[in-house]
Amino acid sequence: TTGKVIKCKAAVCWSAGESLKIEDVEVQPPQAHEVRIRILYTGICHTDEYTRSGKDSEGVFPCILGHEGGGIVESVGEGVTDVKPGDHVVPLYTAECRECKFCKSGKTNLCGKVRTTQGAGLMPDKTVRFKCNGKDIYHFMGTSTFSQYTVVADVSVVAVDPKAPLDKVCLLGCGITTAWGAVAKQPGVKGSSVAVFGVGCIGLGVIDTARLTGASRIIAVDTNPSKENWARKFGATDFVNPAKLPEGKRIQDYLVDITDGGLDYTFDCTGNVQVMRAALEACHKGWGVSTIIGVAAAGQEISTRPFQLVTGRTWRGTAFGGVKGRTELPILVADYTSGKIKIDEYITHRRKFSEINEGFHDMHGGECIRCVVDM
Ligand code: NAD
Ligand code: AHE
Ligand code: ZN
Repeated sequence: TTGKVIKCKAAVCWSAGESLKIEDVEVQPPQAHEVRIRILYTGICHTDEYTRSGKDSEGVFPCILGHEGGGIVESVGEGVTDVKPGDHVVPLYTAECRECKFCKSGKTNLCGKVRTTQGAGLMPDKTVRFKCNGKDIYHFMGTSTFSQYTVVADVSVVAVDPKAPLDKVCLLGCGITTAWGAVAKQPGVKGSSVAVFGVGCIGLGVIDTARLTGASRIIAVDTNPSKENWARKFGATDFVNPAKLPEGKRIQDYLVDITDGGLDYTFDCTGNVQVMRAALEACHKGWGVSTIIGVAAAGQEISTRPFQLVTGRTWRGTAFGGVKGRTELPILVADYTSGKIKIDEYITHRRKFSEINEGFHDMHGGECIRCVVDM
């Protein structure tokens, strides 16, 4: 390609645990099967904080975080057919190549095409497109949306309706889509009882989708009492604060008591492995299904008595809600435009790019559902 290097601002995380630094970076032109995007808006997801803090076993530094972006294609490399300059796009941390064993299986949204290099912070040709003061900067989740320009693989981006506001649909790049898919793709939720552990963006999306699907009872569980209003507003029928149970009462035992034997479906939206256990053990004997959405820190492991599974409970998990982004994101954008799914209601904070670290602080405050950064 004949494209030029672009100089712009990016928030670089120089090493684990450090706050981000807005730097002047150079963004190389897209190579074959790559797309360079001008990022206009990005959300901040708890997973960005997780990697920043050093809890991600795949974290590599220095890197440019961010995976909930919306932008406009600036240029494309050779062989790119699905998007063109000017298209409004959402980068996809879960690629969809439609050719690999995973994509062709019909059983999963996990694509194998770029996942290994993506996990190492590299483009598919094992090099990077970002430089800062002559030093290579790693990519993150194949998206790196905390940069005014980023380069992604062509299998890792989808064009969306240009009439849809990018400062809203950027959030379909992770949180809302993940939560939607975790419930919508799980057969049987209609008419069933559901418990949702953790009422952040993910938990609220699970509650909203369970409501839309026709769940008969939706119990929200959170240690932060201020989440009760949020949970009820999105459709929870009950709210339980596990920190306020009678001395010695475990949350799973309490939930089994009040649901005549346990829930039909439970969802972990916290990333805490003790909560994951409670979510599994709150399931009804014989048929209850528990879904792990939360991401646990490096070194953490889940456990329960195998008897829990022998007696008919199922433990599963999901990435990006099982959604195949290139195929399904345009449908979700249309569902938003037509008012079927919420996005605006999750946006509690907005920040200028220069305030991105404050956006991370907002998240710690417990009052923030999603912060959208104007790049
Ligand atoms: P968040 O921090 O906004 O929400 C988490 C909620 O859990 C908070 O309300 C908190 O008060 C609550 N909580 C914490 N400890 C608790 C406990 N012991 N019991 C009950 N509630 C508790 O985070 P989020 O952005 O909604 O993300 C939730 C999790 O999902 C994170 O781990 C994130 O990394 C993960 N995630 C996974 C995927 C995926 O594809 N699997 C996608 C997006 C996010
Ligand atoms: N890198 C971590 C795991 C991180 C993780 O589980 N990521 C989720 C998405 S979180 C989005 O906010 C995911 O999609 N995982 C599937 C995948 O292929 O990464 C670790 O533990 O090493
Ligand atoms: Zn995320």
